[in-house]
Amino acid sequence: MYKLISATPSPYARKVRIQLAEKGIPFELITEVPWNADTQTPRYNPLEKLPVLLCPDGTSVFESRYINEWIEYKHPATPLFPKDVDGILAVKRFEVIVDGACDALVQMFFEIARDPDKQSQPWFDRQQRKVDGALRYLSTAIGEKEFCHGDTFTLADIAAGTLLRYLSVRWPAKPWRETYPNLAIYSDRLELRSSFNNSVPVPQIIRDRVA
Ligand SMILES: N[C@@H](CCC(=O)N[C@@H](CS)C(=O)NCC(=O)O)C(=O)O
Repeated sequence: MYKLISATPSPYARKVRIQLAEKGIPFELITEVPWNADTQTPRYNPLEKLPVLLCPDGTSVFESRYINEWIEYKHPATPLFPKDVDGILAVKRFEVIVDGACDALVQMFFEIARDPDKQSQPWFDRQQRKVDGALRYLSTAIGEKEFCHGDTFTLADIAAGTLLRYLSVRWPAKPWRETYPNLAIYSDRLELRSSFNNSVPVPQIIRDRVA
C-alpha cells in the first residue's frame, strides 16, 4: 500500500490526499511537521519538502504537481486530466497559478515569523501581490462555472480548492470571500465532496525555529 507523508495544513499534500481519495486508492497517511528537525522528509526527498508518496517497492515520489501527474499515469481510472492535449494544458495552467500562490503564502508566513527587525515589508508585499494576482485570475477564469475546466472535476479544481481553503485556515483575516464571492461559492461547493471534507486543513505548531 502507498504511504503519504503529509502535514495537516499543507495545501500541497492535500492535493494528493484528495486525488487518491477521488480515485479510491488506499494509502496510509503519515502526518509530519516538515519544518521540525526530526522530520523524516529529507530521507525521501532531497529537497526536504512534503508531500512525499512512498511506494510499496521502496521508491519515493515527491513534488505535489509531479505526484499528481505520476498518479494519473499509474492509475488512469477516474481520470482527473481531460482527454485532449489543450484541455490537459489548460488544467496545468491552473496548477501553475495555484502552486505559485501557495509558494508566495509560505514565504509570507515565514516572513512574519522572523524577528520584527529582520522582516521586510517590500518582500511581504511582493508575495501578497502574487496571491492577489492568482485570486484575480481564478475568479475571472472560473466565473460562475462549477469547474475550472469544461464540465468535469479535474486536477485544476483540486488545486484551486486547496488554495482557497488554505487561505481560510492560515490567513483567516484575508477577505477573499468578500472580494470574490464567486470563488466562495465555488470553494464551498467543492468542500462538500467527501475527498475534500475528509482532508480539511488544520494549522500545526512548528516547534523548531525556521526563519
Ligand atoms: N513545490 C512543492 C512545495 C512543497 C512545500 O513547500 N511543502 C512544505 C510543507 S507545506 C514543506 O515541506 N516545506 C519544508 C521546507 O521547505 O523545508 C510541492 O508542490 O510539493
